[in-house]
Amino acid sequence: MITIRTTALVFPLMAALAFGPASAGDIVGKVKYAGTAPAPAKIQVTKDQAVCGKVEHSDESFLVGPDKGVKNVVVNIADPKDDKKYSTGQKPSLDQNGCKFVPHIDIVPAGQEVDIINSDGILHNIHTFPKNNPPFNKAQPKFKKTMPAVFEKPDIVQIKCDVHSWMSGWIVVAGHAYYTLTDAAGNFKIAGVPAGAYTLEYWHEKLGKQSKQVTVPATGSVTADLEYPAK
Ligand SMILES: [Cu+2]
Repeated sequence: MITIRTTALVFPLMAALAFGPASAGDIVGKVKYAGTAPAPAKIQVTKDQAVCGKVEHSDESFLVGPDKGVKNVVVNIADPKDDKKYSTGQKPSLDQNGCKFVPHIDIVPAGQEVDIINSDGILHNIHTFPKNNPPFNKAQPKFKKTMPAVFEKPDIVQIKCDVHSWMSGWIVVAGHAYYTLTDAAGNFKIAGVPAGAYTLEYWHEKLGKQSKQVTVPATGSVTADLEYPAK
């Protein structure tokens, strides 16, 4: 009796360990803006022209595509059912390149070291504006290619540079695996989510935060489109 019951328990567990969640689906969708998107403002480079002026600078804070899709919306589950960690398969990093933060919105895992890179070879200054993590304000001189930083708690941290006033970016500290960003057309996909009901959160630096209930099927996908009202 005992043997049979143990076997019955162990086999599904082994299968789950070997193949991931027994049933998991994808969350897909498109985020749109109901209003008319402003044309991104050109940014005047006022300093370190030889390096910063090599590339065009325009405001990346509100980018809407021709069919109203919103780029750079962070989409994440608020209430994960497992403790899988966020990973892109490489060491998390944030670059300062052409006096821009690249990428503009950088999703990194909580508690893991992030390489802050200075590709420009000029003085930058990393100034963070967190809610849940300690703030820091550190110069990164031209000879300092890489500076490590760790963000322990889930957060949305604005990053600025005190040397170049136009530089602005965001580090989104993910407490779990189920985070993504919308592409230039506003589309997103969170793959391999264990089946069940969730609250899905949408955050955009100008349009703010919204949420929506979704139920992830055991196979296939659920569509979770969102439209931000005009402001
Ligand atoms: Cu700078």
